[in-house]
Amino acid sequence: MVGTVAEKIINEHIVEGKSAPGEEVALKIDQTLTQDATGTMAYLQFETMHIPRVKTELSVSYVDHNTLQTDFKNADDHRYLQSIARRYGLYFSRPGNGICHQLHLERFARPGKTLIGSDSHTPTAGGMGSFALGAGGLDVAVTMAGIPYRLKYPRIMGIKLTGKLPDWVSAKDIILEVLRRIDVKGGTGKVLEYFGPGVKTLSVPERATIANMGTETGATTSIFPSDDVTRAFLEAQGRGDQWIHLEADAEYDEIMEINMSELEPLVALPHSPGNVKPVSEITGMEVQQVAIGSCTNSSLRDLKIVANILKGHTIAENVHLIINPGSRQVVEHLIESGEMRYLVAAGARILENTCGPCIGMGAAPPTSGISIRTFNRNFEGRSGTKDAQIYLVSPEVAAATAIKGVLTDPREFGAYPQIEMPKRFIINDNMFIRPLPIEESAAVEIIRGPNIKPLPDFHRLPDRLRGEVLIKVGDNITTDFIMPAGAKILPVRSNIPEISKHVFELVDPGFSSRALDKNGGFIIGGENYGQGSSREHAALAPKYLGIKAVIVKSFARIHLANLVNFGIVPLTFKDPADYDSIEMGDNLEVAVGDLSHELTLRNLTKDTEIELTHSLSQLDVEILKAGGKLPWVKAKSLANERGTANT
Ligand code: MIC
Ligand code: SF4
Repeated sequence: MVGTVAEKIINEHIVEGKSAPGEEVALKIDQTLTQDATGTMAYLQFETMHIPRVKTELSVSYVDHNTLQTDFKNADDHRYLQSIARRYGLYFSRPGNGICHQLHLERFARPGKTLIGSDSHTPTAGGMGSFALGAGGLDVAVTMAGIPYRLKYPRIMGIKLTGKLPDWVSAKDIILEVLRRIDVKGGTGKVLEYFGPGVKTLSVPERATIANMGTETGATTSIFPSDDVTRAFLEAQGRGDQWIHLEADAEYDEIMEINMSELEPLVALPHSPGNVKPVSEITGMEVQQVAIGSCTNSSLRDLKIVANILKGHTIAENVHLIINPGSRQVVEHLIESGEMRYLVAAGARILENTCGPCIGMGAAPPTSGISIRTFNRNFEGRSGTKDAQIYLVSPEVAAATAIKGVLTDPREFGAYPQIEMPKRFIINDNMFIRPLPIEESAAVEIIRGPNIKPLPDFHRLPDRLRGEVLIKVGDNITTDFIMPAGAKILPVRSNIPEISKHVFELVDPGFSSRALDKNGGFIIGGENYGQGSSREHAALAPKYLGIKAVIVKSFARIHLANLVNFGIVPLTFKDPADYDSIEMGDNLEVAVGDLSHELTLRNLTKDTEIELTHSLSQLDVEILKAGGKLPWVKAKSLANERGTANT
């Protein structure tokens, strides 16, 4: 079959629809993954579908986000997730085993397969040649039930890599360069597919760093070919038999070229991953914290580089150095090679193999602190300290900065450390619990803690939505802004009434009580509303508070899908300038009976009319009318049962 890598995989998995950009297609999904912070909700939803066992080739439930366990809540969720995995035929990755994306790359991702994960960085597996998508938990639940996943056939942007990375410049700088050029919404509606002679100079974990952070461009996913480098990685993981050759042999819709030889160390400045500058332009700034890890930069390659830069040094007095390795495999290697010692001796605080500070689970910076991180997101407040300034860099820049105490261009360190990667990785899968055979799993009891609350009820969409503008926000509003995470809030992810109290808390602490008092209403926003994470709580919690519609200039892909899934109508201004004419407190009314593409919003306070539209498919409209995806799935399976009964 001729095509780009993404097209080949998509076309092989299409069960419905036409392969043309913009057309909605339904894809068969081979693998799913969930992590604990989105997983509890995904499995609560899966349970309501009454499916005896997951219908995918492979489904894995990881625990990597919520591991602080300051009380019973996280621990209860972990127990629930473990019992779910036993009951429904999933692999379960125990807490501390590693970060879902790093583990999936090491142990499960396969070239040519489709993967959906309830985490926006699921495209990490694109480094291996998987077609991997982030989605809301409900979409993952539905996929586990065997229902194909629908998406708009993306445009394929080819990113041609030429040249070779100079010393001290690494994969992170390639994706920062992409972000510098196309910013946080330049990838919307596209797959970023890497090709060209430079690709073979990058190992699979380096490719994964790039695919991982492609999410920050708004792209549907990112993908690399599956070549000899991929084969060598799979062989080193004892999975050589899973390799297939996959390379593009067709034209791209558009091409961006990056000569890697011309790159230099880059940094994303607060508060956006798209705010990228050369490190050399802002060196010398004193920093209080350096954090190394996250699903972007916690592979063995990354930590070996860091260890060898730190070797023989002590971190600066003004700096705390925090390291979260990506997996136990990474740690076992660092112990075996002796490189762990360089990290410890230099003064690094080695934390668990989890997301940790990336999602504000501990290690928050001090007041107005400057933290240099190898992570993928630096949204305001995400670190747990509202006025902290987060800068995103490569492991090389992070290590050099930890030694000097000021933001440092690592090229001043002279010779670039040479690292040796193992020919064969240490394989120890003992912290994965394998699925039980069906004869045994049916009897497994699901264990629920008191913090796990049932889902709210969903009702059919009324013909007319009426209410007040409860908040008006600007461009690039992240889901971290709508529904913050962090050590205080993440533990209540399985308790919607409780978590709803924190909606828009960072900017408007009165939002949730006002929304409840007024019986819900509208949210008004700018471009790229809902960028960032896949957390469906950013839709589910507003739904609980009575939000009826979100009216914006444009939406980020996953959040738009989540709004539909929970019955909140996502509408856009036909003329973006109309955004200016609406104010907080205005009373609005819109008839949504037929949800056509031509809708009129009446501003009752100002006595004006505004034209609205949407980008919803026929199916989205059906789902919204049913009140959301859960009632829609229920109605559909009831109809099917009746159909079967009648035949
Ligand atoms: C993130 O990086 O923002 C998260 C936390 O991994 C989220 C998922 C979540 O909110 O649980 C994501 O990227 O989807
Ligand atoms: Fe975890 Fe951070 Fe990766 Fe999200 S971005 S999965 S919080 S490490």
